[in-house]
Amino acid sequence: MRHRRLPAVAALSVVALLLGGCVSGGGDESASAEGAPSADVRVGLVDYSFTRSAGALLATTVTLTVTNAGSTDHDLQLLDGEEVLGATRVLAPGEEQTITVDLSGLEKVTFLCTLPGHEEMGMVEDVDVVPEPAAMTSFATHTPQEEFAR
Ligand SMILES: [Cu+2]
Repeated sequence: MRHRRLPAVAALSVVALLLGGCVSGGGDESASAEGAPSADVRVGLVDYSFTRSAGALLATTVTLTVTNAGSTDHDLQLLDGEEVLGATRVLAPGEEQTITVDLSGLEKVTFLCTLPGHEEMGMVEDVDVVPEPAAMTSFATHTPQEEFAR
């Protein structure tokens, strides 16, 4: 399952630019999104961003139910740096695919749509990965992420 990311190397510099230039603008609001950290998360692909049923993912085997809720083709690739952890096929509008990824030991993953131009239009997002439920009681009132953000 561990293979190199497929798109051209030229795209990597774009990633670097986006991460360097845009994270302060768009990263934090998504990190504080909706639900509690979960290992069973619904992901929506829209034009041109991602929606999630949980604000963070658990650092375990995670099931992602990915639905293309947009009006054009999209896919979802999960990356740890440049390493592809999992990916859907290209989904037409309305299509859905469930993928399972192992996030053990990770603290962050990147969601990416690999269709040409979509990354540049906003379909790249860092998502926090948090430890499993043993730590969840303290997570509710005190999270490292919150502390880090303030
Ligand atoms: Cu897309």
